[in-house]
Amino acid sequence: MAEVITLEKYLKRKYGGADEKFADLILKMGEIGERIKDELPNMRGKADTKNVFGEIQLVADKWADKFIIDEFRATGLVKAMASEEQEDVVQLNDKGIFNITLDPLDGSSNMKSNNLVGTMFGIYKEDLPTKGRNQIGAAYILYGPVMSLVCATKNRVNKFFYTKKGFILKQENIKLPEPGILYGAGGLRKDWLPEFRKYIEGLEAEGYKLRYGGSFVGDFNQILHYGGIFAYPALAAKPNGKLRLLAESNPMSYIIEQAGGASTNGKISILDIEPESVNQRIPTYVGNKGLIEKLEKILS
Ligand code: P6P
Repeated sequence: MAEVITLEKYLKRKYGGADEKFADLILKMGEIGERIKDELPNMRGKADTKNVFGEIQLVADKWADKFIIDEFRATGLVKAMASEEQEDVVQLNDKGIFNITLDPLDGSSNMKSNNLVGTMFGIYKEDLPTKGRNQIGAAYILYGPVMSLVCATKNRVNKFFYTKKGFILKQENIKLPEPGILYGAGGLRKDWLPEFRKYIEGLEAEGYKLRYGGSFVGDFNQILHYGGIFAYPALAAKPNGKLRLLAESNPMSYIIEQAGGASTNGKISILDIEPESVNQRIPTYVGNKGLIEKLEKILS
């Protein structure tokens, strides 16, 4: 029987010594996931506030945002955080080593139906906001039938499953299957740009299957495992699409690129975009390299 490698053992092996603080940071993410998972059944309903995007916040959004920021503050490891639920960068510890971007509960509108939600982290040494290429790691927690933690560093994407023994290594060095078989695209088809609609119709003609679940983490996770493309595209009335560059698109673009895939805003890798603000939205396309290259040719 294969050795059970816990998250803690794996991190110590891979990031012991000089990167011990990085290991501590990822371990904390696992602890955060355990607590959020336990709280999800209790946190229902709308808060009486809106986020900077004018979106009504759910009780769960606000609780998770505060909980995660407080947890990282208590470690002393984190200098500052840029959260989707906050108007600006939040300073935590002057002597902190890492700067973290956060989507505390991505897809929280799925909670009412108990569909997939997740937490996304981008990990930097550079001060925020900065371009996604400066990430030294990225991770997401998927609150699914099995809670999983997907954690990426340079050229390495690993997946851990939460079990009664805590998080254990499930898959090491995940690479995007080639060719892929799925596509998912947000927004209304009538609002897609004509070139994008034609591109999607081409994929359908080639037999790509539609998978769209309304949470970026859940839909991205399917592309990571089956290959294909996920898009929240530029729309007629929303040329920047819906997803947030710092909190959502950068971490997932980092992960897909370490798994051998690619990302684009229609022109260049999302990781090379210089943020204009912490809350900037960006047209987001992530998936197999060939599909992204083909899309860039069509859109540019
Ligand atoms: P729509 C969730 O609110 C989110 O930011 C992403 O997780 C998801 O991909 C998208 O919005 C879903 O948007 O328009 O399908 O509800």
